[in-house]
Amino acid sequence: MARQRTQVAIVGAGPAGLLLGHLLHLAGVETVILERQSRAYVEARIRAGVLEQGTVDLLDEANLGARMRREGLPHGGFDLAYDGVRHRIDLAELTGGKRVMVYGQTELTKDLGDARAAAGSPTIYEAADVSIHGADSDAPILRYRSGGAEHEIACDFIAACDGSHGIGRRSIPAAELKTFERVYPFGWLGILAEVPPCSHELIYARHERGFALASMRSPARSRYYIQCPVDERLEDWPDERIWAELKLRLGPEAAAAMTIGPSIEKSIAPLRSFVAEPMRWGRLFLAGDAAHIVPPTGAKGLNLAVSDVRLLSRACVAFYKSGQSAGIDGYSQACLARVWKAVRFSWWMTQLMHKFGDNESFEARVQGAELSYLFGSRAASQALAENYVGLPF
Ligand code: RFL
Ligand code: PHB
Repeated sequence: MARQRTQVAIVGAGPAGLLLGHLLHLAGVETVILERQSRAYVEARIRAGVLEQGTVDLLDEANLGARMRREGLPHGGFDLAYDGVRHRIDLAELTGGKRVMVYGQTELTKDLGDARAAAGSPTIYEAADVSIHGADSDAPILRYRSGGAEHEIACDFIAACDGSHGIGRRSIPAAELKTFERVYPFGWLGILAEVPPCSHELIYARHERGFALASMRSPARSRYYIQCPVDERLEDWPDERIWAELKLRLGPEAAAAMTIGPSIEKSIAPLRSFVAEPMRWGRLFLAGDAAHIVPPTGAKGLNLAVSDVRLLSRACVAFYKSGQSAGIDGYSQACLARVWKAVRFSWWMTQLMHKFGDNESFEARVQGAELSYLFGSRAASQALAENYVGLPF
């Protein structure tokens, strides 16, 4: 068996794992990343699109912001559509100048992968059967298979950045973890197309036929979503049916401005909220989707992964530089305080914008009242805007 040693071993080369590796590298802490998939596969996954102000600032500070600044689209607002009315939430005005950045997760993951390759830090792609041993001891170990051989990495800490289906969380004894979950009775059908967006800002629509979202990746590439039953079959949604549904749900103004074209990606994602507590067990830390999932309605998932690894990198750096373990001991509690606020916001925005059964129900009327309140109240709009641009890191 080939043996190796590092300071922090990271499982998962998604945005959480790669950013953690980069922040630790900047502070002179050694890492090895183990990733189950190939680099090409990881970089092709179409997911998040909206970065909070705090995420953008952190990427800038870590010298990762150059391409995002050139190609990303800063947005100072978005529209809510309901009952034939489009109402702009002026993020910048309501939050004292804060904005979000529309920059695809695929692009960010490429930037992070390039930075890691340039730093010469090791990432083992296509690592099979990764397993965690001795996380509750002072000498944790990771084992994996690569190129037909068994390997072992001894380390000081393990960061499980391996997403919601990874092995990190499952390596913690069930009796040590509390989990909280809400499953929503629908999914999002997403479509990516090489056509200009129908609006220069995002539109979130609550329509009697269900939720729709108009988003984008660039001035030439659109990303749209519609609420659909979670067991829907993609074969039942040819492109024409999706475009027709989007036009209805987003309303006549968006429909008139919509350019349609062939989809280059189409997928259905289920919606759920999930939190595992605590986010640390001995020398094993959970970060990003490995610890928590939010429905995409508030655009928070990737941003939470970023705020987790910011705290985790600081905790590890303090440990190595000055032997202080306060950051490590306080990691879980500090993360969870922010995580639960984003979980609450994502749940709230999901409740507000989706069709839950009958449009003539008590709940639907309350939903209508809340949207109408939001459209008319600066205080309500400000609470939405403050959460959307991101609570303090
Ligand atoms: P990831 O990106 O899932 O990366 C985990 C990595 O771990 C690897 N892995 C393993 N490696 C080794 N051994 C194992 N046993 C392993 N098991 C797994 C995986 O291959 C993978 O490479 O988690 P990470 O880094 O925590 O990042 C989280 C984000 O990806 C996620 O929160 C966002 O994509 C969520 N999300 C959004 N977030 C936002 O902030 N803004 C958005 O606008 C937004 N939109 C979205 C979204 C997620 C969506 N889907 C598909 C769920 C829109 C959608 C449709
Ligand atoms: C996206 O562009 O993929 C996107 C934007 C906003 C969201 C979710 C996803 O709330």
